[in-house]
Amino acid sequence: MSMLAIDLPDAKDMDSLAITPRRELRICNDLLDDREALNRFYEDNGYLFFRHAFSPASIARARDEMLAIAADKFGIVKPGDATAQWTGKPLENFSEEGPEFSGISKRLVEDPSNQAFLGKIMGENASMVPIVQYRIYPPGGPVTPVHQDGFYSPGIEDYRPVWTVLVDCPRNVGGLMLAVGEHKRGYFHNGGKAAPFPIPEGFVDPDSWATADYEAGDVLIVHPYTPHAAMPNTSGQLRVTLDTRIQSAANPAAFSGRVVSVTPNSITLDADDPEIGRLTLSVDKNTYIRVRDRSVRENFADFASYTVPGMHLLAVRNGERATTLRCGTNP
Ligand SMILES: O=C(O)CCC(=O)C(=O)O
Repeated sequence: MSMLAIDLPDAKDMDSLAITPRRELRICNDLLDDREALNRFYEDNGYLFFRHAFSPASIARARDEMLAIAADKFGIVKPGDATAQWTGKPLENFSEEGPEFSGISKRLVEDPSNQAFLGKIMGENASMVPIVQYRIYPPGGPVTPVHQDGFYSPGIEDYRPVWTVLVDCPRNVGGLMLAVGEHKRGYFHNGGKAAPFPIPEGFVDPDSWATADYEAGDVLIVHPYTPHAAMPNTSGQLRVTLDTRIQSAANPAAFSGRVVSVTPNSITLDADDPEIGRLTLSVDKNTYIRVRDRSVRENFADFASYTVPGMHLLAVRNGERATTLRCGTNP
């Protein structure tokens, strides 16, 4: 199916605030040791949901690290308040990929206590994809609209998103909801509208939406084609979550690195991981290029003018070809 099969310039955009999730996510911990059943559930339903999947100590460390930034830099929580009650101060000048968060996700994912769980998800040893969004959303803060991850991230089939809860997140704190079983009909994003090509009303079954009262340490894995969105935070606390990705440790498709040189149809990068080293990848009109602003897809024709040596990028490769080149990697 084409990336932009839907072309409806006059359609009404889907409004995530109008969705009421009437279903509960099924906890999949009992499937972890049965790879076939785990894969079947994922392919049938478009998600996996694990309760208390990450070790309590590793979650507490990541929580404390994120809340220290929320307190010291943004003043939206009192120092030392592990329950993340909102101070009432608006969240300003914030980026989900801000460098102040660097390292928190890596310490969580690479903690030895979490390796067995992550290995079971991947079916082999897992390593981190160097893309993370750190969320410390106060009541009335940002609400992620309905989207399908794969639409924005070609090559995502080779890795798994890992949405992780660091402070208990009952549904009024605004966690994720997703459309169960709606990952089998391609992309619903509307090519008839400007980027980010919002999904129109009427394509996603309104009875398919499910969510949960999330607890610290829970992990949700969302299929690249599953429509999902955040719910509004109407509580008195911050929503403290991070979304990162994991991939095969032996054959990592995604890596971060610094641009050494470019030609009109190739890029050479020095990967941060010395085991990957220096690599040249071909670039073409289907490469998803967002090297200057992570929310703007660039025109391939001018690739060699706006991509410059020294840029620090995330690359996803398929063999010798770059499927994605993206800025903003501060994992
Ligand atoms: O946490 C959010 O608000 C959005 C997360 C998300 O869409 C994702 O992890 O794919």
